[in-house]
Amino acid sequence: MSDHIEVNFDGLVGPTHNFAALSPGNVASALNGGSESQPRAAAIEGLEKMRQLIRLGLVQGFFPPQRRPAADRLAALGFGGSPAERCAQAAREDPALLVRLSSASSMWTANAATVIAAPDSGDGRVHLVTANLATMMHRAVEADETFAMLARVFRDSARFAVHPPLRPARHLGDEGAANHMRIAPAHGAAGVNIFVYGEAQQGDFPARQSRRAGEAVARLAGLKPGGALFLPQAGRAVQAGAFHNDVVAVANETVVLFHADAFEDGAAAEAQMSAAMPGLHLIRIDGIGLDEAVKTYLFNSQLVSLPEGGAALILPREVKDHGRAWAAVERILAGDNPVRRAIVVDVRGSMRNGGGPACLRLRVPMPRAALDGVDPAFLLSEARIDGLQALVDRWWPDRIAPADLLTPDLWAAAGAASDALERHIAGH
Ligand code: SUG
Repeated sequence: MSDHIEVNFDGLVGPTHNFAALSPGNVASALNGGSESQPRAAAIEGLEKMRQLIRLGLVQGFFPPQRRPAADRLAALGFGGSPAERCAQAAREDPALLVRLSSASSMWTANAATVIAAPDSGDGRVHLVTANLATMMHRAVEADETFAMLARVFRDSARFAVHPPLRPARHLGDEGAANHMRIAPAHGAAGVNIFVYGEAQQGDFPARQSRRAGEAVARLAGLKPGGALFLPQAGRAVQAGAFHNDVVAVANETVVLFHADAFEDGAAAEAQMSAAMPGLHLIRIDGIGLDEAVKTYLFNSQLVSLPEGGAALILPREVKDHGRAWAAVERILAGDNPVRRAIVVDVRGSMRNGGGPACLRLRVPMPRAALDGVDPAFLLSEARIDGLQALVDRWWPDRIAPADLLTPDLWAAAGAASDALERHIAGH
C-alpha cells in the first residue's frame, strides 16, 4: 500500500442550491437560470459519488456547505435586526444582493484552495492557499469562511500550512485548484505544478484566474525551481464556456487529459509539459468540439489512481449520453496509458450549474500518516455517508423556485438544515 495518498474532499450540496444564473461565462448556469432546483436530490447525488470513491478503496472527505443566506454578511453591510429581519430588509431593498448571498456555490470545492503536495513544497508540508474567488460576487463571499474551515479541517500545522486568500483580490483573481494540475511519477514523488491562467478578457466572458495568483501560490509554498509551469488558457476556450481550466483538462500523476484547444499555444504547452516530466502520457482529444466538451464535461471527470494500480475516470452521466464524447472515452481506455476504468456518476443537479464531478472535490495529496492531522469529523466511511444522507433527507428542501429565495420560509428551512448539520458534525 502506498504511503502517499490523495484524499478527495467533496463539497456537500447546500440546502439553498438554486439556479440564479449568477456566473456569466458558465454556460449551464446561464441556460438553467430561473428554473426550479432540487437541493435534496442534488445533495444525495453528491453523497452517492463520494460513496463510489470509497468503494474504489480511496479515502474520502467532505466539507460542509456554508450557511446561506449569509445573514452575517448582511449585518456587515448595514442590514439590521435578527437574521430573518436582515434578510427581509435585503429582500425589499436589494433582492439581487440577497440572491447572491443565498448561493450554495461553496459546494464546488475545487475552487476552495490551490493545494501543493508535500514533496513539492519548500518545507515538506502540504500547502493550501485559500482561493479569493474575486471575479464573481456570490463566490467571493466564500473565501474568508473557507480559510477558517480549512484551518479547522487541516488542523496539524506540522503537516499542513493553510494560507489566507490572496489580496488585493480584485487584482489577483484566484479560483484555486480548478486551474492547477500536478504531474508527478507518483503522488509521493516530487512533481511539477502547472498553473493555467487567463489572459486579459478576450470577449464577453471573463477569464477568472490571474498569472500572478499562481506565482504567489508557488512562492508561498516554496516551490523549487523547475517545480512550476505557467500555461495560458486559450481565450477561445474561455469564450466557449471553459471558465475554469478543469472544464477542458485534467491531470493525475503521469497523465494529462486535455482538449486540443485548451491552451493558448497547444504545441508549446505540450512541449513544455513533456520537457518538465519524462514519461508523461499526454492524451490530447480532438474528436469533439469545445462546445461538446463544455456540454458534457468530459474533462471535468475525476482522474484518480486506483489502489490496485492504474487509474479511473469518474465521469458525469452526460458523457455517457453523448455519442462522440463516449467514443473519446473508449479511445482513452483502449490507448497506451494508465487509465483502466470509466465509472459513470450522476451529479445532474450540480452539472446544471456548471459543476461536474471534478468541481465538486478538492484533492489533497498527503502522506498516509498525515491523516492523523485531519479533523476526523470531515473524513467519511459508508456508514457516515448513510448518516449524512438521512440528515439531508430530513432537512434539505425538496425544491426551490427562484422566488422562494426571497421568502422567510426558505430562510427558516435553510437555517434549520444548517443547524442540524452543525449538530451532526459536532456529535461526531
Ligand atoms: O463558479 N457555478 C460555479 C461552478 C463552479 C465549477 N467549478 C469548477 N469548474 N471547478 C461557478 O461558475 C452557478 C451559480 C448560479 O448561477 O446560481 C455557479 O456559481
